[in-house]
Amino acid sequence: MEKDRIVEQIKDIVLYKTGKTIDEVSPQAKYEASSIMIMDDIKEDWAKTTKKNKDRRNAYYFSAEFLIGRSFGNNILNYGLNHEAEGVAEELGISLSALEEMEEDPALGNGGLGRLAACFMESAATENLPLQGYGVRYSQGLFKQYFNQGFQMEEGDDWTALGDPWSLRKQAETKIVNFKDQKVLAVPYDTPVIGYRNKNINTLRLWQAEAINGFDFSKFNNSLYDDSMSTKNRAEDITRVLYPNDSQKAGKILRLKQQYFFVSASIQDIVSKYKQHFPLDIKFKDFSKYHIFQLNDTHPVMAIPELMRLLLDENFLSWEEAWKITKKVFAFTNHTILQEAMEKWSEDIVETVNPRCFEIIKEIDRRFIAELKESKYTNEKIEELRIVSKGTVRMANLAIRTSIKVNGVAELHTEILKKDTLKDWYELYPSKFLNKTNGITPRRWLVYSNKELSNYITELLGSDDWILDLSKLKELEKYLDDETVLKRINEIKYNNKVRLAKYIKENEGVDIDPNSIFDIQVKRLHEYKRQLLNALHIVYLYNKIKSNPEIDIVPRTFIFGGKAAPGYFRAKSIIKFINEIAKLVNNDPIVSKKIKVVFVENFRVSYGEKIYPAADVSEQISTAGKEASGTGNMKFMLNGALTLGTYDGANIEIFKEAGEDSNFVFGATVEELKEIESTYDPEQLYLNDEVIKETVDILKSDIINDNGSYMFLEIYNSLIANKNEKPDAYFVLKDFHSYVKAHEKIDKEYRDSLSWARKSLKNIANAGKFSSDRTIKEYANEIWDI
Ligand code: F55
Repeated sequence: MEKDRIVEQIKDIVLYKTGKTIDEVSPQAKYEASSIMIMDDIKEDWAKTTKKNKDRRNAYYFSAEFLIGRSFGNNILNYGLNHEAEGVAEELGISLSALEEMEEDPALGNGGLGRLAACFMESAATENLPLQGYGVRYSQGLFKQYFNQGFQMEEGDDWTALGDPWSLRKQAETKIVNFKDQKVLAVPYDTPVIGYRNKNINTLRLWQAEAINGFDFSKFNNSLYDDSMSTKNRAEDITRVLYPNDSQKAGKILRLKQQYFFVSASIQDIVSKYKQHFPLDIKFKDFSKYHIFQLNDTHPVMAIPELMRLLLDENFLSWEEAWKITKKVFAFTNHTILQEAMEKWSEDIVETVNPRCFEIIKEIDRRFIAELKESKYTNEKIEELRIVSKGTVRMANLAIRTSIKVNGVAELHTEILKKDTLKDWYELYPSKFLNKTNGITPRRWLVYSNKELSNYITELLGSDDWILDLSKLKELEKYLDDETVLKRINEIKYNNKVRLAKYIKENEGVDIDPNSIFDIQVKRLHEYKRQLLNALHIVYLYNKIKSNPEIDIVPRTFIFGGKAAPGYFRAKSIIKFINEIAKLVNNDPIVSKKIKVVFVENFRVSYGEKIYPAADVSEQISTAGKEASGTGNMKFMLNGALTLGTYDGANIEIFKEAGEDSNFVFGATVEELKEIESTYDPEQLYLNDEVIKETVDILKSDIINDNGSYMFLEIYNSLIANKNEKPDAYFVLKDFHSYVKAHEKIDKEYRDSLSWARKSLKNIANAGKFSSDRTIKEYANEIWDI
């Protein structure tokens, strides 16, 4: 029997690894052995896939972040071991969920951008597309978050402390990366990306920096111990830690070194494999037939000069020959229009990282300018388009100049790029621009994390082939008026809420009621995402209940999760503010009967897997025009939450697919904001509006306490009385009443539970578009030609 075979194999691994029998070892050891068993099981399929892809054109996803989350449960599902899993775990003397909880989340990404890369890898494997991932194996992932008196605290994330069963160190394929001031080893670690039930297994290759001569014994023997360690440390520093900024460029030399490190190793790897495979093509004439590199934002853009460098200096091509190839093999995805996130490196930093690449960038720029002058471009326009200007290297410009295609990540976002942010580029290269609306993998975000709903969908549709073709969910619409189905939808949601409530009780120590509306906002903290608007609405409700304790509202639980970049003071202030509101609300004997607030600690992929299935309301409330796409919005939708959202990013496409009447749309549009931008005066709004004034004034009151940090006064000033920057730059007060109204509508509509379930089902049925299978096939067909 399959089960017995697996159990025996795991016991064998336990004995080999620990010298003990299964009943003597820790849950951690059982988890590790079970993972190794899976790695062993898949090895032939993995090798076969690698071999098959060798002869084909491949796409390479270059990304500084792959936020893959836990592998164990997902690999069991995708490899088709899930029917045995419970039984196997039982034989090992542990529950499957306890085994799963042994795994640390590899948090090798900040948020949406990194998670998108992970979803794409999974979808490509599932769609049999030859897509390889290339990135960085950070020793420390994104910091772990906890709260002390409501303040965010950070601690290191040593995610491999107990080992990493999901990667193989490929020592023999080590590369050397040259910086101006040091040389280091790049050691690859390969992780399998298992397609769903198709035996197709792609590879995610992450590079780790190590010293060339690990340890200088002569110095050590001379008792220069510190000295002997320093070369080693300086090398390892390069991949020591993921920069925790998700919307702010770091501007640090080490950050550019990380970027150059992984793209140099990756390009070397790919070029050397090409030469092995086609030893006769010394001019690389067919290189562009076999390779296409997708640049995930500007972080990997140094791959461009690096490929040029390898072709020119190490393979002796002429500039023209090298450039012709380079111009064919890159494509670029933009993920933001926020100016502060656009990577610009000062010339001296680029020069210090790699002088030759800097020279090449300048030459690319020089030739580009000459071309533009030839085409009678004005100096003003040329200045906009330049790659090197005013002492800085603009990475986006380098990417767009070189790439065959440039894409935004949602329809609105791409339109804004074309009409606004990258206007001049669009004029120059209109055919380069296209949209690729983001997606999420339904395996992790529904089949794995919401088994009950997933099984029910299969039951209703009479087959599980929707898992590989999410557009099939549309057939669920035939049940929109089926009371039995609607009741079952509500029951499943309720069960997921009970599960989450239990988890929150255990982990946050807060009691929440599964009969209340679960209204959830989980995402990185940022002013443009407007967690503050959500918080102020809670204050508004608090005041309302205080002045009328008998008020008839449906009990609501407001759940928050997300990390603030450690250096982003105002984002941290907003966390503290929400935690203070939570304390105030939850400790009030009357108010807490109607509303509860909880900010969960350390939101991460594995927390998301428990949260998305339990949401009634999905908060997607960014200032119109600011959220490129959003992907959490899709996870909520697929799990049957109704979206409370602005006309922003992919929300617009969600409303279009599922209908506005199945969701709650509010707030000013991009056009409306553009209109009022120059005259917007939040102080007048505040002074003339009793409700807004009373709500915002809590920031200056002693009802809540910022422990002398002045954080709350600073938030207040940011809205009303900002001296240095535009007050209320994200239009929180502008959208406040519209938001309150939308919430009132939620309160009203939730009372009709069948009608709510109908809307929930409408959302599920129309979530098909947001499968990353759809997205990745579009990349494959319209950009990569694989
Ligand atoms: C990380 C590092 C830097 Cl230096 C800059 C940005 C980031 C980052 O994490 N960005 C990010 O997550 N962007 C998000 O990308 C998602 C996927 O496309 C979008 O859905 C989301 O709107 C966008 O903010």
